[in-house]
Amino acid sequence: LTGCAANTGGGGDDDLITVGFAQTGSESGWRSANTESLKAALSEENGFELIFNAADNKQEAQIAAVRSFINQGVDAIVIAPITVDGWDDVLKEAKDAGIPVILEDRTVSASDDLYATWVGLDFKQEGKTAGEWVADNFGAEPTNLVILEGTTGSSAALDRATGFAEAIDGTSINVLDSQTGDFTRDGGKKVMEGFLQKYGSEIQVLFAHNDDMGLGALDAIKAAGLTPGEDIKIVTIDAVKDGMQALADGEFNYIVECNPLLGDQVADLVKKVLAGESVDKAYIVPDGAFTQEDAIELLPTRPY
Ligand code: GYE
Repeated sequence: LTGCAANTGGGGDDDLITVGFAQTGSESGWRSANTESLKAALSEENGFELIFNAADNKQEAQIAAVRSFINQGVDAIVIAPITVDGWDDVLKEAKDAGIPVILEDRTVSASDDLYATWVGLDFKQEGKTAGEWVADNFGAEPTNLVILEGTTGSSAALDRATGFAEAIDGTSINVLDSQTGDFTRDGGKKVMEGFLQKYGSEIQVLFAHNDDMGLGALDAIKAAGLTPGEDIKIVTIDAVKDGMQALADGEFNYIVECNPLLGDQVADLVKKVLAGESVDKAYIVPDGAFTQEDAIELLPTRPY
């Protein structure tokens, strides 16, 4: 087709859709893959001009980034919200300015008429899948478990905790302790060091809300003279390459998947919303779960 109308996108630079993307930060392997996916999808080639901001996991910084997108008069705003709470005011400001907001990854507690749509994962189900694996394998006998939680107040951490607790309820799993490691390797390592000092070899199972904290914990476990995957069984969430490597090596025992490749869906939703097409309020991307055999098979072709 020739002679496309000027405002259908994909013409000259003037036709580019300007999108401000407020990312959480760069805390994990999942996050890097998510950022890459959005950058690739919101590219000039696809008709977008992207203004990218990473907030270093600081809620105030992320809100400030969204305000600055509003002031710059972008066409649409994409947010991966760090925490569930605290969004009402700035979402109202975007709405008043006539700028649609598309949420990706985590959810918010704000009323859903303050944003156009959300695409992400079922975090509660992820926690439940991890908990079911623990219950099935260790739930029949008294077993001591510790938990490394994700960022406090994030929907990913809150919902994973809820799903996990539901799944182990009524089993003989004893939760010794549960603390935040902020979704980072450093955080996971430090908190696990504390757990090991306090509980030593009483700890039999570790549930980490993401691979990175589990990977950090490996250092702490080895430094304590214990063998990860044997002395302490480990289940994590994400299934990024380094996590899958640890699973293939037998240092992790099970990983629940969390798909970070949301870019194409986000780009599609931005275009639909701006075109005035009706969209659902929520799109959930399905996740799987992996054993050691799966990891060995999938590692060579793992894209992130
Ligand atoms: O699991 C973790 C990241 O919100 C799903 O955030 C995301 C989580 C992911 O830091 O690795």
